[in-house]
Amino acid sequence: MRAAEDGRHISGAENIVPATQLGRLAHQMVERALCHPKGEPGSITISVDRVDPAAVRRVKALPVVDMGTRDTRHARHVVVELLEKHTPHAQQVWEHLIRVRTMRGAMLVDADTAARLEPDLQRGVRVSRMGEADTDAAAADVGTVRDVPLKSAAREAIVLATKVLSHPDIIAEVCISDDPDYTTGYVADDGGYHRIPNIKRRGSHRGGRAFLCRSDDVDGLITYLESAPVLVEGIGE
Ligand code: WAQ
Ligand code: MG
Repeated sequence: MRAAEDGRHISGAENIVPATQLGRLAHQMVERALCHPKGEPGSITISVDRVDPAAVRRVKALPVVDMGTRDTRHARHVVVELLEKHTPHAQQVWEHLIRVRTMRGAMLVDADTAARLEPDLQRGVRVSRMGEADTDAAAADVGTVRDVPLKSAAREAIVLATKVLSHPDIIAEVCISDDPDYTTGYVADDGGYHRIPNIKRRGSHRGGRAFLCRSDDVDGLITYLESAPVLVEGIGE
């Protein structure tokens, strides 16, 4: 699902479900597009692609680690410290992220040079074709599954981050929501999905994602991120 106003991106969502659940899912996504905190969209686009069940890869969800950051300064410090394990350019990755104009997708950043590798610098790389395994239809109306609220931004972010980190060329991801009310971000790496409260000030419209990579085949990496179907299992276990 993609919702926009005057060509400006408002919200998006993805899932992989059996055809029998498509009607229900489309309904949920439209409702959700209509009540987004960034405002009512002038256009909502739902698109559906058939996925070969045999092609779907199942991946275990990243474990969640709560970093309990107290304020934006502390959060920035923790983000940079986590990224420093993987790149000498941690500070620059952070600067890229807070300076960029809002994109639909993510920046792809070379860990060794801090160069941005995505072919379209305005759009970025849009991760698609991922969903959560094992949420049966009944669970969709209850509050939580394994202590992580269902339909939450966090849950969807864990799905996205788990898919992204499931490619061997991806080293880490850092994310700041573009919702002005949503001030918890994350850094995902081989140590898990690190939740970072206070990553930005409330009311800020800034947001973005950066994928840190080391790759000899950037085209192949982008193809995986954009189109390989992945189902994520066991969130919060
Ligand atoms: N692929 C790549 N980049 C994306 C995608 C995608 N499918 N969707 C969003 N982005 C980029 C885009 O630049 C957005 O501006 C930015 O990420 C933020 O997107 O544990 O809601 O959908 O509580 O606003 C984090 C949850 C929620 C943390 C993140 O991101 C937690 C969130 P948003
Ligand atoms: Mg958003």
